[in-house]
Amino acid sequence: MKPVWLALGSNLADPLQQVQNALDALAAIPQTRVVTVSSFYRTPPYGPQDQPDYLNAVVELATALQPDALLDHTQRVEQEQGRVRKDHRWGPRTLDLDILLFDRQTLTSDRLTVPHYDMHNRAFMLVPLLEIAPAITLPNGTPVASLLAPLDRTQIRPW
Ligand code: A4P
Ligand code: MG
Repeated sequence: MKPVWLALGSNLADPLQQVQNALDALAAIPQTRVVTVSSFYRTPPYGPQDQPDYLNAVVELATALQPDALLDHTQRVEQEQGRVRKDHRWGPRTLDLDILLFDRQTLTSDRLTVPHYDMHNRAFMLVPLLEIAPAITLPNGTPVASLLAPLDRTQIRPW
């Protein structure tokens, strides 16, 4: 079993319910268990501002699945929760599941970029990640805490 950190985001259709349903669905993925769930945070939209605040959280999983197989499951969970993919980037969504870190692996394929390509700019990912994994480092050894240091985290509140 390898540790994986997954970011959850929702800003439509009852985000608290979306995230609770997602956690149940993640716990049901084969060869995978939920290890730790962060607090739920209320965060202002990153990108286009004309959308509701987000609920963001991070969950640590332990999985025996390969990264692509885990992504198949997280994308299925997104689909099952009514996610409609829009053309417009960074737009509102019922549920977004992004793999932040997969063990100590660096992955670059058509389907997966790990570590997540923009986590160093996103306090809404780093604050919950560091809550449950304060000493975590990137595969290259950089402490994740050093990514958060320059970012504004004053807008990240309890849900
Ligand atoms: N993909 C590549 N790497 C990964 C990875 N590490 N984890 C691929 C998951 N998927 C990965 O995904 C597009 C493709 O990325 C997938 O097919 C997968 O193969 P998507 O979910 O359709 O795209 P997306 O996540 O909606 O990308 P987009 O629109 O750029 O949105 P972002 O970047 O995820 O941003 N503000 C706050 N406060 N909180 C948020 O959670 N989220 C967004 C969405 C915008 N603003 C936000 C938040
Ligand atoms: Mg996504």
